[in-house]
Amino acid sequence: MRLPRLVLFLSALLVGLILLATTLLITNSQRQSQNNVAIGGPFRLINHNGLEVSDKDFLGRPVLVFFGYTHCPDICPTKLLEVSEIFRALGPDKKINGLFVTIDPERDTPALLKDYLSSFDSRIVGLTGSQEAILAAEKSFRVYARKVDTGESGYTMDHTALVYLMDRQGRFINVFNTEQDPIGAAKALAPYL
Ligand SMILES: [Cu+2]
Repeated sequence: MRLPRLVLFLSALLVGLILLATTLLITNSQRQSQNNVAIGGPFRLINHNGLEVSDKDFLGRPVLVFFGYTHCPDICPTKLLEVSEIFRALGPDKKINGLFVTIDPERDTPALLKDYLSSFDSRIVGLTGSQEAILAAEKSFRVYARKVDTGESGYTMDHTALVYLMDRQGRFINVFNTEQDPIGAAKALAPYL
């Protein structure tokens, strides 16, 4: 009568171990997918000086990437101002870039981007390109953008207003809060310089 009890105990132990192993495996894969969230990737776009650039041109420094458009009534100018103030708090000598990728390539020509961005920190680069290239960039950053007709041939854009911090190797680190105090934000960016 002792043997069945031992078998029962060993089976229970085995089940327990399998459960533990499964839990550890699931937790681990969740942690991995959190670290390797597929945000960002290769792109080939046109900068505000009309030159073709790629993601490779921004390696070796941290980059804040955000999407918007020059006709944006409030969110984009606010983000650009916040990023400019953070860059100013970091200091003029710091190697860092902001990438303002237009979601409205139809209207945002390099010349218009250049003119618009002249009011902000010079380390913010405007990017535009073909509709296809912009759509590909939106997709790789998981950005939502949609045209909203306002009548009389006008339109605005609904869009994701997140700012993505990419490290010197071009890897996504996190969504960066630009609404915080610029000095605090600059401190948070310093380890990535
Ligand atoms: Cu906007």
